[in-house]
Amino acid sequence: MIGLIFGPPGSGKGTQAARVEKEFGMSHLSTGEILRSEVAHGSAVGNEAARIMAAGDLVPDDLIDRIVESRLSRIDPTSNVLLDGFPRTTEQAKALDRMLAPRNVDFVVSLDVPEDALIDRLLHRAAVEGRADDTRDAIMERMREYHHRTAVVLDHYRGRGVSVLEIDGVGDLDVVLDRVRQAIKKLMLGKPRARGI
Ligand code: B4P
Repeated sequence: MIGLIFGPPGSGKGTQAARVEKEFGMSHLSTGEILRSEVAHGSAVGNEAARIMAAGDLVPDDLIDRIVESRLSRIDPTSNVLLDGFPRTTEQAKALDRMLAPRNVDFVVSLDVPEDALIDRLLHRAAVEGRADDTRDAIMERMREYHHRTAVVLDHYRGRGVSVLEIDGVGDLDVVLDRVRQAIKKLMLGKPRARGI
């Protein structure tokens, strides 16, 4: 199975994906983590991405598509994969369709969290971890990018008949995990589409 964990910045994609990965034995691929690691190592990709990420913008599609294609090629094609933070534009979604063919994305888990709560979470993380893109200006730009370029990715998948599961991402980490877990279990058991869990 190929699943996506989707949502605005700070909705808990990375937080939940790390837990789902272990529980369902999925290979977890986070484009945000890959980019931060490239930045930390000072690679050519990292140097190109660092300033863009710190400003809260999306790195260019062709760069991120190349990274994902290369990482996917290293994963056993029979394994279950959970993509986190990718695709973030319709162009990336189309590129992923081409990379996966003849396989398809099987499901999208979309975490829903109100914007004021997202901003609070990211500012809290800024105080604790000091991530370069958690400044107030960068957070506002990330929200803008999400609304303008990323939210429409859900329409791409709905249009292709992919199950999009919208999950309430507000609440204790374990409570949200339980909602995500139930949704994925239903999908893995081949039950009918679920919405608004
Ligand atoms: P990401 O790493 O994907 O950053 P994110 O959207 O902030 O992460 P996430 O939603 O996973 O939040 P998290 O679980 O950490 O991307 C970073 C940047 O990389 C992008 O802005 C972009 O520049 C670039 N990039 C990545 N992918 C790209 C692509 N495909 N194309 C172009 N550019 C790309 O949670 C956030 C905080 O909330 C944490 O502190 C966490 O502890 C807390 N939290 C989580 N769940 C909670 C809960 N239930 N209650 C309270 N707090 C919670």
